[in-house]
Amino acid sequence: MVRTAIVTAIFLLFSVHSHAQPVGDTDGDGVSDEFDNCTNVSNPLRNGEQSDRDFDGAGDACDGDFTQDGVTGGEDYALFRSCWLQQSSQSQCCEVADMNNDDMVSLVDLQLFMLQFGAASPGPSALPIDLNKPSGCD
Ligand SMILES: [Ca+2]
Ligand SMILES: [Ca+2]
Ligand SMILES: [Ca+2]
Ligand SMILES: [Ca+2]
Repeated sequence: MVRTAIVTAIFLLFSVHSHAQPVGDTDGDGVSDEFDNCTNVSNPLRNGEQSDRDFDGAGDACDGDFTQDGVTGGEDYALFRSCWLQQSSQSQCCEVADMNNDDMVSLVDLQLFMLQFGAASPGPSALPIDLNKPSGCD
């Protein structure tokens, strides 16, 4: 009980502190830049976390590199097309192509993908990006 009270007190102190010093949230999605796995794309928390289905550190919303080779390019586009208007749950590859996580690879995903197209790295993300994680597409 005492420990719980102390933890609560520390938590409250921390909350007050973070309100006193606003933390940057460039994309306004409610996740501060220092933790945001897509600092420039709005990808709010769902079920307490930001989706990153290939676990490489870049959130789905800013990760058009489905092949994990570091660039968002022609191969990724070919995979994207193969998933076009498919339910993302049908394959692991189409899950990463569903960049806004609505279980369908459609126009919103294309817009997010085009923002990434040509980029030399997924992100930017506050987390370290690890391209050695298999995506299910590579
Ligand atoms: Ca974000
Ligand atoms: Ca990712
Ligand atoms: Ca790629
Ligand atoms: Ca989608």
